[in-house]
Order: sequence, then C-alpha cells, then structure tokens
Amino acid sequence: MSGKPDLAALFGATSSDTFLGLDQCKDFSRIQASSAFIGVPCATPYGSVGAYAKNGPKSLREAIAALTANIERHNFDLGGPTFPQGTERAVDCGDLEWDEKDFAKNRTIIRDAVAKIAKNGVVPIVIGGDDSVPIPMIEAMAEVGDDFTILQIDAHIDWRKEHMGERFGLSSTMRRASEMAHIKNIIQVGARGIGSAHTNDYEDAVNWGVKFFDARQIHKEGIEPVLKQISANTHLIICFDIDALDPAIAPNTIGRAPGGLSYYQALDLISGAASKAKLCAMDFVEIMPEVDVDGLGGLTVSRLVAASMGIIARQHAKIKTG
Ligand SMILES: [Mn+2]
Repeated sequence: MSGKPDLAALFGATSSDTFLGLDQCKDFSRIQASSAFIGVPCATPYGSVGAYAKNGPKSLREAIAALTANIERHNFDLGGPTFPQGTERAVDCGDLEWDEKDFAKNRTIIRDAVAKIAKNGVVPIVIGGDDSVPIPMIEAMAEVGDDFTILQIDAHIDWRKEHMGERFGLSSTMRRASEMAHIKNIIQVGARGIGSAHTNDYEDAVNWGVKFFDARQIHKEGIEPVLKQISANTHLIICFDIDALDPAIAPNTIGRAPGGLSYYQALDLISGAASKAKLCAMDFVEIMPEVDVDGLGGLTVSRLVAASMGIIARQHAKIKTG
C-alpha cells in the first residue's frame, strides 16, 4: 500500500469516468433514465476572466469517485438507496463541446442538448461552467411546452442588463430568464453581501414580481417561507449557483461570500421544492476546483448532485423521499 489511506480504498471503488459510476449516454434522444448529468465547461465567458469554471464537471466526477462501489448503499440524505428499487437511475452524458471564441455556438449546443433530453421526459442536470450556462438551458425548456417557475439559489441576483457589453454573461442570468415568455415566476434565495447588482437592478426584479429570500432571512426563518411560494404541481427549474452555499463547505467557487447556506438548507430546499412541484430541469454552476480547499467543496457539491438525482428518481417513480 502506498500513499495515505482514503475512502476509495476503504470502499473498494474503482476509478470512474462517469459521475457515481453511472452509465454513460451519448445519444441524447434515446436516454433511458430519470435524470442526466450534462457537463458544460462554458457558454458565454467575460473577456476579463475567461472560462474559469471549465473544470467543474470533471471535478465533481472525481470528487464522488470514492463512492462508485457504494451506489446501492443506504443514503441517509434520502432515507434509502440513492436509486431505490422501482426507480430509474441517472446517466452521465459526458461534457458538451465548447468553443473559446464562438459563444453563440456554445449556447446553441447547450440549448439543443437540453431540449432533446427534456423532451424525452428525462430531467437535465446541467453541471457548469459559469453562471452564463443556465441561460440557454432555461431557453431550451420553452420547447417542452410548459410554463415554468424558477427557483434560483445563489449569493447573487444576476439581474444586470449587461456587463462589459455582454448580455448573455453570468451577471444577467435571471434578467434574461425574466424576459422569456415561458418563465412565469422567479423565486431567488441566498443573496447576501455585495454582488454584481445595483440597487435599481434589484428594484427591477422586485417590480417584475421576483420573490426574494436573502441568506440572512433563511438563517432566521428557515426554508419553509420559500416553499410556501411554490405553487402545488407547478413546473420547476432549479438554478443552483454553488456560491449560495457557505464558503466553509463550498470554497470551490470564485464568488465566495460569508453567511451562506448550509448543506441541509440547500438539500431541504431542493427536496421540499420537488415534493410540491414537478422538477423539470436543474443546474449547478460556478464550480471552480482550482480554488477548492482539500476537496471540501467538491465533496459538498457532488453529494448534493447525487442526492438531487435520488430525489428526481423518486419523483419519477412517485416514491416519497424519506
Ligand atoms: Mn453567484
């Protein structure tokens, strides 16, 4: 034996090219699964920082590789195995191609992939990439033909009209979503500190009808007031920027801000929302392994993604989350 003992050695995990050792799927129109992990290195980066979150998808596959031999075991976050009997597993679609210069092409590739997968009744779980990646994902959901509510969980509200001359960048994600005809409600959770928004951006959002629950309010009142805002049986898109989480548990992000959400506040938001609404698409973005601290952020976020897959699998099979 060489090196320090680790969880992978303890559990007998073999190295894995896919998230959780799930089956790989490259043909997006023929997926047999409840959800699909889609790695997206980048969409529309700002020139000043480039594609700083491009290694996010790969980092989550590595972070959870130690558990690939344990996928059948009891997951206490879900009250049973991640994919219990009678449910369909998730698949890993690998990473989408991307171009360093052609951002419109990146957005088209993302839009096409998400539309194909979602129209098949499979829930796309888009793993970014920076927070510009959800814009084409949200756009794609128009092709599914429903109206949607967005639950955005993020330290930042992302309501800039444009930034550095770019309309489709990560500071404008919710502003662009609000302009789409199929987006009827937006609930935003976790804002705190100083972000990209000016006060008039915030006011525009409030006037549009966004319901805000800032991080301080979540720490004071819990997540129940958020769940009350989600109408029963509505179609839901969850946009999760990992900087919503406290940097103590998710340091692997560029926009760290103190006072963030805990693991269970985040997980209970996702499972609580899914118990009321139909979860139709999801993203986790702003994952930047280069600034992680001893793998802690990769650990937190990869477990949150795995639990979300279990929640979606149960919703598909109509089995209650434990
Ligand atoms: Mn953010």
